[in-house]
Amino acid sequence: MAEPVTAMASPEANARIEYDLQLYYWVKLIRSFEERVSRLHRQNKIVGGVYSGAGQEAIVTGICAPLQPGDFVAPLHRDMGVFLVRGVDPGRLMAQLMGKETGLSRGKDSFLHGGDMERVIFGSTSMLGSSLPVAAGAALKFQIKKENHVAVAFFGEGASSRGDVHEAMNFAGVRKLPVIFVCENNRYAYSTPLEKQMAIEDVADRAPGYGFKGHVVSGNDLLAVVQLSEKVIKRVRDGGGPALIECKTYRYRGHSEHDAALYRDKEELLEWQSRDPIPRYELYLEKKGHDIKRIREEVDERTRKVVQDAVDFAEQSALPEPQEAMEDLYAPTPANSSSNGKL
Ligand SMILES: Cc1ncc(C[n+]2csc(CCOP(=O)(O)OP(=O)(O)O)c2C)c(N)n1
Repeated sequence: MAEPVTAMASPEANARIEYDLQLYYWVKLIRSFEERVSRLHRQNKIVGGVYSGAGQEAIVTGICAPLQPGDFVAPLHRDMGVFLVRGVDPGRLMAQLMGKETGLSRGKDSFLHGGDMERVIFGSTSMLGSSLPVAAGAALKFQIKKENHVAVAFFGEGASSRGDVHEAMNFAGVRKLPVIFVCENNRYAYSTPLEKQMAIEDVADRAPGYGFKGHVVSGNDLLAVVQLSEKVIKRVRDGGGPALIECKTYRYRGHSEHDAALYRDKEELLEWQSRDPIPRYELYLEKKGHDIKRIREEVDERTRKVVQDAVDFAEQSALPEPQEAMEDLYAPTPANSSSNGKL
């Protein structure tokens, strides 16, 4: 049996224990936040589509946890968790989902295209795969300005069949850019199954063709994802050039809330649910000597409150005024600009 976790451990060991528990908090918060968003969508309280990442929480958590402030992240339409792990206030995120004035884009958009430049989160675009060249561009800026940052771009295996993805990876490989491409391979692109999407087994196999390394990891194993991402992010930050991480996973819900996913086999869903990332990580914590029953109760209580507070904040927030529709559309003109705002 594992030694019980004690407060007598070294400062490094204590920091690691805290980090392990923080990872657990994040996967639980993302699951509970997204479950609530799915319910709110059925109550017609959400603006636009909802693309749940339930089942894929370990990927966004494990990839984003080792990032530093100022690193660039381009999430996928399914990645509400990126916002939570990068420190976006859950209330503002919920307000964004409800199209409220207090949301990230002040009610001008749904979740889908919302970003947060304060935390260097680039809002996803409707064109699948098109944020990868943007991430490569951000990485080029880091390289030129000698800024010690990395860019991360999430994408699905469906998007991996798009030309933009090839161009971004090729350019990143040629310039040895500090960018990490993260494929969330959940086996379906809307209703298209993997075998009708690509002729090879692993998206990661494409990386050597661009001159860098591709890694495959179970996206349902939080510990494995975080251990790999820590290593890869460090190597990329230290100038080792780009990397591709492919996370094998499964989405529990339909492509979006309006999709009942009837194209999938019930047995397949059940098999993947038995590989759920949360109990798997709980087992790890338990083996490390944590009292998982107590921790689960505490974290459930905490996340329930955070999510409820977020819903209350968003519901009590106002919708934007019509005249605000024309605000914030362009970057402000610098006061000392010689063009004085004229083209
Ligand atoms: C270029 C392009 N083609 C098609 C679509 C319609 N579409 C939106 S999401 C989606 C499935 C995407 O699958 P994948 O990239 O694997 O990501 P997942 O949704 O599975 O997370 C499709 C086909 C789109 N938005 N953009």
